[in-house]
Amino acid sequence: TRVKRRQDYKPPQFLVDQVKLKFILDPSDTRVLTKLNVRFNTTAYGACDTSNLYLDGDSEMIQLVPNSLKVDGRTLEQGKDYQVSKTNLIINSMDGSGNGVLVEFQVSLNPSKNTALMGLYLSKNNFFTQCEAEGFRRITFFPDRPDVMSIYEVTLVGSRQDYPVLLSNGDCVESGVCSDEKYHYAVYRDPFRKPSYLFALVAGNLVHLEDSFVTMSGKKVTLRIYVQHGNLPKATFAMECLKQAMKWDEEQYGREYDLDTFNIVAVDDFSMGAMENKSLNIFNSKYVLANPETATDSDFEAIQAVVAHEYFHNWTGNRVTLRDWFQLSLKEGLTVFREQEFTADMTNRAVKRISDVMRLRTAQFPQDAGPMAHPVRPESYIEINNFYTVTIYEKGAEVIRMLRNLLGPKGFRKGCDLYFERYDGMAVTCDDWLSAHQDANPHVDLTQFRLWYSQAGTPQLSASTEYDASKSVLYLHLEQFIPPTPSQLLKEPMLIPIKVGILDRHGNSVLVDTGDGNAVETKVLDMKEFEQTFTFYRVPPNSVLSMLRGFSAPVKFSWKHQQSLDDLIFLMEKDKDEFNRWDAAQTVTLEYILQVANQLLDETCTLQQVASRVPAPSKAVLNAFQTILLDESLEHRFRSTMFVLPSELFVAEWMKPIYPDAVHLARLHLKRELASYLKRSLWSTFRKLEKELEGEHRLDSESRGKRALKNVCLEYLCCSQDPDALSVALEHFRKANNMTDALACLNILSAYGKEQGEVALAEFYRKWEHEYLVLDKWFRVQALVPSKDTLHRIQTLVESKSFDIKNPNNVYALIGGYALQNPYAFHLKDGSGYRFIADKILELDKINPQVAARIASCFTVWQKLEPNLRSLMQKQLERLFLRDDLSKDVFEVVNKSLT
Ligand code: HT7
Ligand code: ZN
Repeated sequence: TRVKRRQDYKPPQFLVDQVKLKFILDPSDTRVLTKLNVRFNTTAYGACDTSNLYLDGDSEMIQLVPNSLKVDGRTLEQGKDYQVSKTNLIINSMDGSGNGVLVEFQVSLNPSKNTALMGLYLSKNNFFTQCEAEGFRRITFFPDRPDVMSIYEVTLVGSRQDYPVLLSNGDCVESGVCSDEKYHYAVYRDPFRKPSYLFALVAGNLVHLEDSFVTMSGKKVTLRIYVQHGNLPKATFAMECLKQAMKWDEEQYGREYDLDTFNIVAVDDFSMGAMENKSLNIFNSKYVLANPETATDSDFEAIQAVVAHEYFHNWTGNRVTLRDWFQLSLKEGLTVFREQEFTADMTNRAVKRISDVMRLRTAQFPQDAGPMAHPVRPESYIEINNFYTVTIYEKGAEVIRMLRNLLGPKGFRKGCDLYFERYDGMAVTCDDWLSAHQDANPHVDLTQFRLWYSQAGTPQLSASTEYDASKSVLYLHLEQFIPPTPSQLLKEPMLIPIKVGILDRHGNSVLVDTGDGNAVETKVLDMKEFEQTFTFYRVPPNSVLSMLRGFSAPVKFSWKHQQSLDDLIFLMEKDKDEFNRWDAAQTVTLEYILQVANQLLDETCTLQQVASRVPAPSKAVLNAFQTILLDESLEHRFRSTMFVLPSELFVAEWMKPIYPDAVHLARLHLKRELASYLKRSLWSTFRKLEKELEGEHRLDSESRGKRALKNVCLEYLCCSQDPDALSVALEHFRKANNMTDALACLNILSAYGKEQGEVALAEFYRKWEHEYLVLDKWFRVQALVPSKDTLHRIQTLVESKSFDIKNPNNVYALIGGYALQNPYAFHLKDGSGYRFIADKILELDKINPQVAARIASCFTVWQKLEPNLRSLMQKQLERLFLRDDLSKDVFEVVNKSLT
């Protein structure tokens, strides 16, 4: 299998100025008439006599119609003038002078057989496309790379009855009924040059919601959201989000929308979240459709984030695009950062930051420490679809965040303005992005900062302090270590921006004075060396440092000599930085869970036995949680977040080797201890909030926060399987008038209540059997049941009539939920969980390799597991490796995992 390398980049030999496509749509035999205005790239290669033209094309998906290939009107002969291979159409001896040549041909394809959902496919009898990253070559032959940018004109022809809606990128310039009146057509022209990955079409029987937005220069844009019949009322929230995002991008970045229409189309069968095709965004329906009965508060928040993300791509990705796929983070990291800031502005900044960091720590840190670790700008790949990762997206966003911290908001905005001005309409690189910022901010040297793009691995930052009481000076000694990662053994020191604050013993801020004449409450220290000491002046005795405020860099931070529990509790209660209050609580609980887990290791014991064997959590810690629970001055949402204990996946990151059962028991033990100590306060808070939330359901952020805290209380109350609490949960489940409460109760009941769980699951199914997106929640709840019997449940569910293995949402909810998010149920001592998942990966690989590879990533942890589990997982990886029919996608994950 061929590895693609960043250093092998060469500009395209031929450019395509104009693309004309005519689709004659048919579920099993769609015809694509293709006309390309091609010209030799003399700018890059100079002129020559002739050169062969290579067009990408997946011959398993598309067939060239015999005798249809013409160059400048002359019909070419196969074998003599051109060849078709599995992956290319090669046309010999094309004009190399740089003059335009017209290449015409026709291909036929069968969308009904396209289960990979890449290229042109069917979902519920409607046509959709997905072209990023390399799906366009499954539609027609083309130089399918992002640095070939063209003007597209697209004609769609289809049955009027079956496909009343015909959409493509840009504006509809003509439409009408064909001579055979059963058919109609529409012609779309997109005035912006774009790479093939941004091409899209949709044809189907859909309805739409319409609204408009007036841009800052006074242009009226028509906004439409297309959905299946019956779903229109569920699209109103997404429409509001779209308008918020359009306004925010104008205010924050000066970026205006550039066409007359902006369309969003929802589809149930989609491999990822959504796709930013120029003016025709296609969305996984779960990121569009919502009402309070069917969607949770988290679903609403996710919709807000994804709608904004895709909209923001219009500038960061579409107007300025990528030179090659190694630069993927140039658009994704930046767009995630923009989306994070937008969401922070629309909701609660601290809570948003906490949830982003949770994701980074539970998903990205393990990736950075595993066999699939790669830099934010990867050096090589086998299958680009495997690189839509938390490293490219979330770590990429952290890199942008650090850059903004380094330049300050004004300097960053100047850099962005220059970037858009200089590179509009071009396909560029991460280096171009940095050079725009460097040129806009000549006083800052970004040379060392570039390492964030090239070095993989999470830097480990350790600290110690020394205090000179006679001078009131505090010395902070810092060391950084960047662990070796695949093919990168030695690392250079990174530029790590560390935001620090100082608190005196009463919790008052002490100005951070590093002797530069600028004493402030929070200061950013630029750590540049492997070892570095910072000096703080005028520090009162017994002051406490608040490190990495707001998580100013994506590093693993620790104190050389463990921080005292007193200091941590102090920070939890007093830090001015809410993120660090949460982080102190995470450290306190993480340390306790690890201590218990390390005591249990391989022992099989009940929770009662655990409680009798390990030291109880300190009263001071329990009291600190009590104080937070009852502190009415804190927002509900923040209080609820404080009670989310570090996840099992995150705790496992700190255990060597990992004993998943011990982690699970230790975490649950702490939860029960907290629950028992706080029982009265949990009940009173629960009852109070229940009362306050009575009446009509409200979606505002205050009510959402109240629901979150109320449901956290209920979860703690139920985690010891207290029958009274469980019956309250069942009652609450039955009378819930919104999905947030119903689902929270369903999760609680299925995790902690045996019969009540089964009853609630059955009732939920009966009620929502016909709501596809709600049924997905029902699958996920069951996938997440923390029980050794969960495997049997999953095995039954995958065979049920409601589960469709061809639908990625179903797969991610049930199979992904189990293999990637439920370690206690997945890591079975006889290896049956691993065997089942390996079987499913093989089945899925024939259907949708991209989804199969994502599920296969559950095996990348094997080398970190305790010996028995390690060898059982290795066996399944080897079993997969021995297959000679694996897709590139799964092969890459398996191969890297084993090396
Ligand atoms: N840019 C989009 C990527 C995407 C995708 C990639 C591979 C296969 C299917 C896909 N669907 C969407 C998503 C985003 O906005 O980041
Ligand atoms: Zn994106």
